[in-house]
Amino acid sequence: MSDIVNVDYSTKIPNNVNLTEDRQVLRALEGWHPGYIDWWKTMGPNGFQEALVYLRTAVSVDPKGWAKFDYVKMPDYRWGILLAPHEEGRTIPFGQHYGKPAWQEVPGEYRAMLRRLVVIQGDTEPASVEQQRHLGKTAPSLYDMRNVFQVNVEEGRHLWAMVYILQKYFGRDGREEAEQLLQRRSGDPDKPRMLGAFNEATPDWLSFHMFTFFTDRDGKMQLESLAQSGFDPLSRTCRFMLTEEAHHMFVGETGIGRTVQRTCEAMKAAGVEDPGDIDKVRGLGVIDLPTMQKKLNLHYSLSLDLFGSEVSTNAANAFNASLKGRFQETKIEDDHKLENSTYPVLKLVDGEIKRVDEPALTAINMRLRDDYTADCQRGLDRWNKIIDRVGVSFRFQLPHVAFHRQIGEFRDVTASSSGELVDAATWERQKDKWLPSKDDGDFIQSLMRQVVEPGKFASWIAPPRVGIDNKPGDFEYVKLAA
Ligand code: BYC
Repeated sequence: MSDIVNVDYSTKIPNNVNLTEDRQVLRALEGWHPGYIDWWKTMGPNGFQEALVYLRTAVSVDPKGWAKFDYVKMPDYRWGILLAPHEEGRTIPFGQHYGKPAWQEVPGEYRAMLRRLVVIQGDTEPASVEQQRHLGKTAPSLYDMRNVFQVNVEEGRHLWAMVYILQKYFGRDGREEAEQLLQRRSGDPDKPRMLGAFNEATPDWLSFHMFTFFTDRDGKMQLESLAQSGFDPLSRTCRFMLTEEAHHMFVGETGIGRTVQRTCEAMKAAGVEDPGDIDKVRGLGVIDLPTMQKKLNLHYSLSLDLFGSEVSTNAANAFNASLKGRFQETKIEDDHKLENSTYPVLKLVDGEIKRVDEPALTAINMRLRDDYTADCQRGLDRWNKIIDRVGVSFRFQLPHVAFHRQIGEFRDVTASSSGELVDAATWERQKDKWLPSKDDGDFIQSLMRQVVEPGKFASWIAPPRVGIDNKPGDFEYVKLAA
């Protein structure tokens, strides 16, 4: 029964893991449910719990048609446990256990390592909902408002996905971890979320779109690596999460794309040639491109930190143990054990940034991060095409990997956005050129005004080319409570 494609909605918790016959886990999940709803109501979208939102809900794991759209009050969203279908005869695709049958139970010797990976993954999901909880109040349109809420309910479902793994496979300590996931709070100094970027504020919609482009894309890379796992339930869970994740990155990429489009069109219409003439551009009620570049620098550098250290024994151990693989592991042509290979890593050698060959096994984080950077660059190329098409002379660039880092090889140095090492005094003097300043933040805030008339958009962002679920331009994506 574990490979059913359709989802059982007869239980309180929709699922395709046969929960009705798994009483103990069903009881544990039902016990956790009220705390989750409590958390959602206090930490989820602020002020919109009664609104009717046009949301997609996963009703199947069939790639050809897995979602249905309807108006839902968010606290009534059917958060379910959905795993990609069981693949008969799946074998472990990497590490020491390469080629053996995938594990259906937790291998005892790796219990602690596996639990840590699941807990870290789980912790990021509610954190992002907490970070984004105020955005509804400044949504630039009902379309955008619906998108942030869609992302939020699905991040909530991803928390459920990890809690299911904890409660089914990790007994009492799994249940304790599941409780803790509802206790930590993004940005709270006493009980912060586990990873740096998830304690940062998401103060405005440009940040939200940058976050869904850059940080959700780290999510994609990490989920892709966990989807390779020899522990089959984790692999199947992550594979289905990736289906939903694609929309989150779409929201980010098109959100920035639409912002860029609007700015360039406003510049053209007003005859402003110089993108660096910030006052003039801002006077048009749009966000200037250099400020967008600074936001990009911030979110890219925060997201690079999420990959851990370039050289990491944790990462080597997780790969060796066949728990966490590489991006597209099964498509890579090598021994999948990394017994003798090396991988080039950027390191600080005698005060200079140099490429050094390291054993590929310890350079797993670096490799994943490189794959991530290439994926980000493709998005920037598409934004740059929008700028070119309108005929403005400007290009977005990814900052150097040594820029603004808190984790790994470059955490103790200060570097410019192009990667020159600079002293602390220079950094202090110049940092407002590379990262958003307080003034930049204030300006962006001044544009953040809620627009709730169907089909209308704030001054700083272009409408999307097509609606969600092919709805027309003036569709009422959110029916606000009276
Ligand atoms: N902040 O060997 P190291 C997503 C700690 S996003 C704070 O360098 P490792 C989403 C580390 O824990 C994806 N601490 O790194 C996106 C370790 O501490 P301990 C989330 C950090 O372990 C948007 C020590 O430093 N999923 O899904 O190889 C919206 C040395 O660690 C950080 C995952 O990340 C940091 N940034 O790699 C919603 C996957 N980095 O153990 C959702 C699961 C490192 O010595 N996690 N440390 O006390 C992992 O695979 C790994 O734990 C990490 C770190 C990649 C995070």
